[in-house]
Amino acid sequence: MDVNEIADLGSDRRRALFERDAGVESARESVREVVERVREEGDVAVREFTEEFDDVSVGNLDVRDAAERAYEDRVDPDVRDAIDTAVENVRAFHERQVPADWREEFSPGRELGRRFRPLERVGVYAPGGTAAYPSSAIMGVVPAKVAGVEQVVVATPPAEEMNPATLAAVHAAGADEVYSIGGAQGIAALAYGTETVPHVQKVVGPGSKWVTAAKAEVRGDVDIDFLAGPSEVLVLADDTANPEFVAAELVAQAEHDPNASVVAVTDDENLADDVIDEVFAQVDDREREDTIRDALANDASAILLARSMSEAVLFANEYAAEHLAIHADDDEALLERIDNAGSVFLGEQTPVAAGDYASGTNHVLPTNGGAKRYGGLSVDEFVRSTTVQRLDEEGLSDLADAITTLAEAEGLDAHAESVRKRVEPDD
Ligand code: HSO
Ligand code: ZN
Repeated sequence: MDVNEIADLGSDRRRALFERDAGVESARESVREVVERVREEGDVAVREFTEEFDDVSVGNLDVRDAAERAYEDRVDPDVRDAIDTAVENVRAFHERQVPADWREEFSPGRELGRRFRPLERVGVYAPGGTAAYPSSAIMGVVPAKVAGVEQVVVATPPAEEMNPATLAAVHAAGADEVYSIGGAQGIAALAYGTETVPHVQKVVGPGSKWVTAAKAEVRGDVDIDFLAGPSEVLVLADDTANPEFVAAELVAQAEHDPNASVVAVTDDENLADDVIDEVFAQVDDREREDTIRDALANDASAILLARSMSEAVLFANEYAAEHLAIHADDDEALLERIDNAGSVFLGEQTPVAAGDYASGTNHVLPTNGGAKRYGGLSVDEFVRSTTVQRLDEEGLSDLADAITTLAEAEGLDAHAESVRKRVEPDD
C-alpha cells in the first residue's frame, strides 16, 4: 500500500477500486445444484449438505429453545448486556422508520392516501461460521419485528457447539423460529421451505459469497434485500484529521475479509504519508493481522491523494462506499455534497464500529457501489404499501374530462363510460 494520486490511477487500478464484486457472480454456478436439491428434496438435502459443508450431523434442525437457553444461561453476562444494549438502540432507531398510514384531501372531494402493512413471513440469515456475527442477527431481526412481521424465521450455520452469542442475539432480537442451517442450503430452505422450515416471502441478511450467490439464485421466487459483499470503508480526511484514527478505521474494516476494501482520500500529502505509517504501525498489534494485511494489499484498498477536497468528494461519490467516514474541519459541508454512501460517520469520535454494533443504525449496507441505487436494511424492506382513494360527486366531475379524454385517446371506451355513467347519469 502506498500513496497514489487520484489523477494518476491506471485503468486496472480504477477497475479494482470501482468493481468490488469479490467472487459472488462466479460462485453462482456452484450453488445452483445446492439450491435446486433443497428445493426438490427438502430436509434430506439440507442434512446431506450440512454434513458435506459444515461437517456436522445435526439432530434437531429447530434450535429455538437452544437460542433461549443461550441467552438465559450460556452466554457470558457481559455479552448478554451488550446484546441488550445493541437491541435496544437498534430498535429505537428503527421505530423512527415505521411509516404512518395517511389520507389527505388533494382537492374538494378527492381523497388519496397510503397504508402500510408488514410482510407476514420473512427469513433472516445470521452468519455464524468462521465469522460468527451476533450483531448481524440483531440487524436483520429487529427491523423485521419493528415493522410488525409476524413470523421472523432465522437460519444460522450449525456446529458441534453453536456460538452462544449468535444464538443469544437471535433470541434477544425477537426471532420467532430458529433453524441451524447455514450457507446456500439455508437460503434455499428459507426460500422454498422444507418439511421443517416454513418458506418465507423475503430473505434478508449478509453472509459468505455462497450465501450471497444463493440469494441471487432464489431472487425472483422470493424477494431479497440486496447482495451484500465484503466490508468497505472510505475515509474522507482533510489536513485536520488525526492519522491514528483514520488508520484505525481502515485497519478495523480490513479485518473482516481479505477482500475487504479500505480507502482513505485526502488533499493533504503529509496526512497521506502519516496514515500509511500508522496503518502499518497498528497492524502488528492486531489479532487478525494476516487478514488485515491481505485486505490492505488488495488492489481495491488505497491511500489516495486528491488535488482538493472537491476532487476527494467527487471520488467518494463515484466510489459509493458502504461506510463513509468524514474526518474534516467542516464535515457537514462535505456531507452536503455526498450523494452516494451506505452509512456516513461524521467526526473523529464516530468510529464505524459504533454503527457496526451498537449506536442503532443498521450495518447491513450496500457494497460494491450499490449505494448509488439503494439504501441499507431498514423497516422499509419489511412493509408493503397500498394506495387508497375516495371521490365524491364533485371530486369525480372535476376529473371527468381528463379521464374520459385520456380513455378515448387510448381507445378504451368502457373506461370513459364508467365515468360518464356517474357524471351524466341521465344521458
Ligand atoms: N462492518 C460489517 C458489519 C460488522 N462489523 C459485523 C462487525 N461485525 C458490515 O460491513
Ligand atoms: Zn465491521
